[in-house]
Parts: sequence; C-alpha cells; structure tokens
Amino acid sequence: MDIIDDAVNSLLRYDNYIMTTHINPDGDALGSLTGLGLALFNMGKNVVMIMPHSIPAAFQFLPGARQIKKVVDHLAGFDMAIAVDCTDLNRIGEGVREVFCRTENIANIDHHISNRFFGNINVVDPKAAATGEIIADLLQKAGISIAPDIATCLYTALVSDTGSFKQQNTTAKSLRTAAFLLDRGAQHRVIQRNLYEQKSLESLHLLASGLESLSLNESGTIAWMSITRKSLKDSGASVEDTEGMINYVKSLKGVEVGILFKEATNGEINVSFRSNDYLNVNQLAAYFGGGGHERAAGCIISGEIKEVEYLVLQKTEEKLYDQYCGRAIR
Ligand SMILES: [Mn+2]
Repeated sequence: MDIIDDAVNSLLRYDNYIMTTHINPDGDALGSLTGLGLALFNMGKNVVMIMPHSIPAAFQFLPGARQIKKVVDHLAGFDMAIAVDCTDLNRIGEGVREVFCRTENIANIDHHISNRFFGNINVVDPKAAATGEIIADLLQKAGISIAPDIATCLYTALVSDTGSFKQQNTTAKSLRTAAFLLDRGAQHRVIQRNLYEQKSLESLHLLASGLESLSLNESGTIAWMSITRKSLKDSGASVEDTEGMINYVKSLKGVEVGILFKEATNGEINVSFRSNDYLNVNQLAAYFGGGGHERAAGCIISGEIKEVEYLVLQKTEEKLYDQYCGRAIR
C-alpha cells in the first residue's frame, strides 16, 4: 500500500466538498483543482471550487475554470476541504482559509518538498512532477473514469510543472501519465497553444526590457533579470506576463542558477529561482522564508530591488560555493 492507496477511501467517502489551490495559481494548481473537482462532480458529489481572486486569462480555457467561484461569505457545511498543490494553509487565500479551518476534514494533496502536512489526510509525494500526476494516479486507483475534460486539466498540470517535459523533474512515470491522459482525450495542441502561444505584444516588449537587465556573475554560473514597476508600466504588460521569463535566465550557457526579481507595488520583491543541475534552490528560498522544489522555488523579500538583488546574489554565491565544493569532494 502506498500513500495514494491509503488515501483513496478516506478522500472519496464524503458528499460535500470544498476545494481550492494556492494564490497566484499556475497550470498545475488550476489543472489539479479543476481535474479533481470535475471528477468528484462526475461522481455525483457536491463540489465547490473556490479561489479568492479571478482566474488568470491564460487558464480560462481549462474545462471547469468557469465553475471556480470567488470567495462567498458564509460558506459552510462541507464534509471535506481539499487543497491541491499548496505547501501550507498560508498559501491559501484569505477568506478561503477561514472556510477551510471551519471544515472538520482537510485533505492536502501536493508534491512540494516543503509541504507542511497541514491536513488530516496528506497525500504528499515530492517525487511526483506535478500535483496533477498524483491526482491522475489517485483517480486511476479509485477506478474513476477519466473523461476527456478531466484528462485535459491534468495534462495541463503536468505540462506546466515540467515545462513541457523539459525539466529535471520529468520522469518515466510523468511521461506514462501523460500518455495515459492523451489516451483519455487530453487536448495536447489546445493546451500548448493556450499556455505558450497566446503572448501579447506588450508581454514581449516587457521581456525585451527584462532581457536588457540580464546580468551574469563573474564565474558565469548565476544569471539574473529584474522586472521593475517602471518596466511593467512602460510596456503596458501585466504581472502575469512575467510567467516563464525565468526560463530565459537559466538558458544561458554555463549558468547553474537563474533568478528573476519582480518588483511588486507594496515594497516587496518577488524572487524566483531555477537551477539546472545541482543547486538546491528550495533551501535557498527557505533561507528567505520561501520554498518550493529543489530545482524551482521562490520567496518574497521586503526592500528596494537593488538591495534585495545584492542580498540574494550574495547568499546564492555562498550556497553555490558550498554545494559545488561538496560535489567536488564526492
Ligand atoms: Mn505544482
């Protein structure tokens, strides 16, 4: 029995569910939410999918996206609350968190190594490339049929979190799950087009200004790029348009760590990390109060962007040096 076998019965025995995912949701978050939500709905359960804000335009194509509600007051009476792709309850938006805390049973389905096991039921597998991969497994093991709509949601989750099966977290299992979902009718081209081929001119202008800020450390192992409030304003693009930009940063030859700094409106800087081969960026982000995965993580730091850049680069150099020396010894 693995964790999924164990969880199947305790997860699926109820009638009334409330579900959510993390704030600033990505394709895995929303694909997992709608995939599992639609599956429960098809089983005849009452399911309320809820997010504290509207769904980013890029994900409106997801079957089930329109059924996701914004926070509604006085929601209660659920047997079980399910959070997907969330490391902890703080990653759930305000309002939704309160509804979750009022619900007796909380299920936590996730693949982040930094997960806090906040549920009564925790289905956490850091080896899974995406939370959607866990959910595909769960539905299969429960003998629930996966309709084409559900396959599209879960395939979106996998494509998103593996960077179209290019990142290191892509395993034989993720590819088998992907093949299984394609067999069930997942819309491969529709997903690719919606996720990666809907760029606005403004967003490419923002990318151009971001690329102008692209810098390398002396040894050429750390690259970073900054998106300032000014560049956002000048380009006319939105914060959502920065999605995926970090891939340019880490694509430079010789670079181990790519960092993207994004200036928010409240004096905070959003920092994203990606590493190529060996640096554990989850630990790096955790040093600044964030987290994520070994090869992809992030944190939020208050301060001026230049100051934050300096702090983060210094710590990254340090960690890189430590881990590189560790490798050299092995
Ligand atoms: Mn994920």
